[in-house]
Amino acid sequence: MAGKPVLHYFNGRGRMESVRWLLAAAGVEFEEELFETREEFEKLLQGGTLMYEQVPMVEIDGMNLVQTRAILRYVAAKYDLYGRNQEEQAWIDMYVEGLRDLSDMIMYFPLSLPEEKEMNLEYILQRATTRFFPVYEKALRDHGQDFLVGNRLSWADVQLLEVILMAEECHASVLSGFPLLQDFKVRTSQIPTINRFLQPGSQRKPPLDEQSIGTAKDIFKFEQEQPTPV
Ligand SMILES: N[C@@H](CCC(=O)N[C@@H](CS)C(=O)NCC(=O)O)C(=O)O
Repeated sequence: MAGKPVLHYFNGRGRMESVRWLLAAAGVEFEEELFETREEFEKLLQGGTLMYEQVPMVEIDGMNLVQTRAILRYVAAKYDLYGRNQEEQAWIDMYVEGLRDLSDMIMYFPLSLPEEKEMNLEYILQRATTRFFPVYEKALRDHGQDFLVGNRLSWADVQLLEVILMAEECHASVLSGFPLLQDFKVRTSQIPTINRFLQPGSQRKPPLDEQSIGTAKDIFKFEQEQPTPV
């Protein structure tokens, strides 16, 4: 039997968190090699397993998988969370990519300059409630099913729940105008694999605090960084 996947990343959410979510939702146990310092990251770099000298990296099925989207797609396909045919995959991709745009904005938010924090938060909430959440609310309303694609759990649903919870951390009532997303959140949070991941003590990581932002900056040597607004 193949061993557990091993996730290599720093001890925080960042780009790896969606991989943790997807593996957890699929019911796959995984191990983590979490580095806390630049020196530990450099040791990994010297090992030669990082194709682009970047993490996330996941050891799985004899491969050292890098590039977040490639990792997620592989995991989704392997664990039957990537639709039944190319049409369903295209829908899943469209939902997931929109969610990625929104989650990138939220992920970078803690790096905002102090004087831009309020403006950036307003922008994120405006985009969430006028561009992105209406799409998923409408999808659920139009087909009347419990899940976004194919009437069964897919990568798109897992990503949607992750991003809903991220957005609620920014503003608790962000879902107030989206009754079907509220139901979706309750329903999908009760799926046993997901519910376990949501419990304290799981491998889910907390939001970045000032200290972990400092650690990430030291490890990856970045300063202020913002994605292109969408
Ligand atoms: N497109 C890549 C970007 C990966 C990336 O930027 N990783 C950062 C950490 S979150 C990193 O390793 N930075 C170190 C570097 O670029 O030298 C992905 O999605 O995996």
